[in-house]
Amino acid sequence: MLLIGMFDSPFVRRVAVSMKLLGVPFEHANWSVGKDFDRIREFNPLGRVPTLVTGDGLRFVESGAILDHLDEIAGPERALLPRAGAERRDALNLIAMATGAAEKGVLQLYERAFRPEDKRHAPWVERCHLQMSAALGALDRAVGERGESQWLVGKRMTQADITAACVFTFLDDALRVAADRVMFASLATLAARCESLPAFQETRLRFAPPNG
Ligand SMILES: N[C@@H](CCC(=O)N[C@@H](CS)C(=O)NCC(=O)O)C(=O)O
Repeated sequence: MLLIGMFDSPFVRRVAVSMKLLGVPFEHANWSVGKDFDRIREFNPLGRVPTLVTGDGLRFVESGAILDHLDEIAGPERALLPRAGAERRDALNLIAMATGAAEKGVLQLYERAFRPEDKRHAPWVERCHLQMSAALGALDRAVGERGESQWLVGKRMTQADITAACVFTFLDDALRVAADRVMFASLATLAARCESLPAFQETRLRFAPPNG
């Protein structure tokens, strides 16, 4: 399998971490959405990452679809998203909160990276910042309510933890959301637990603006 996209993207990274945790080997195309835009579009008309090309020629253009495919390959016992019931519902909601925060962070960064200074609109950036911070606050409370030594859902690490950690690390690298861990302390603790694991360490790349 070929995974396209840099690990400074939380969407790419949650896929890469999941592949490593599930023991799915892959080649990595470390392509930037800025300078490698045309190359990425050859595999994905959206020009976005992650894009996954499988050995039998399937193409996936969205991290959620990729993760669903990986879980199917792994089988119900090893799947990273709980299969049914309250755990699945809660995990999906937490994942949506985390990916929503990431999207709002990406919009703030793209305002700087892709828009000339005189065309930037501060109220829009502030709105995105508010939405991102509120979503991180909700995740932080969810970790706090579970207890910092627990996983977000059930008794083992799930896609909810992986995604929350990848998103937190990305937003803290790129936008310093945690202000040296004063903000979102419970979420920061969960992320630090995840980041200490080999699958996370092997995919750690600090955010670099996408126009490079
Ligand atoms: N919902 C998508 C979001 C992917 C996404 O926004 N990727 C960004 C990198 S973090 C990207 O490709 N940006 C380039 C662009 O949108 O032009 C997913 O989960 O895969």
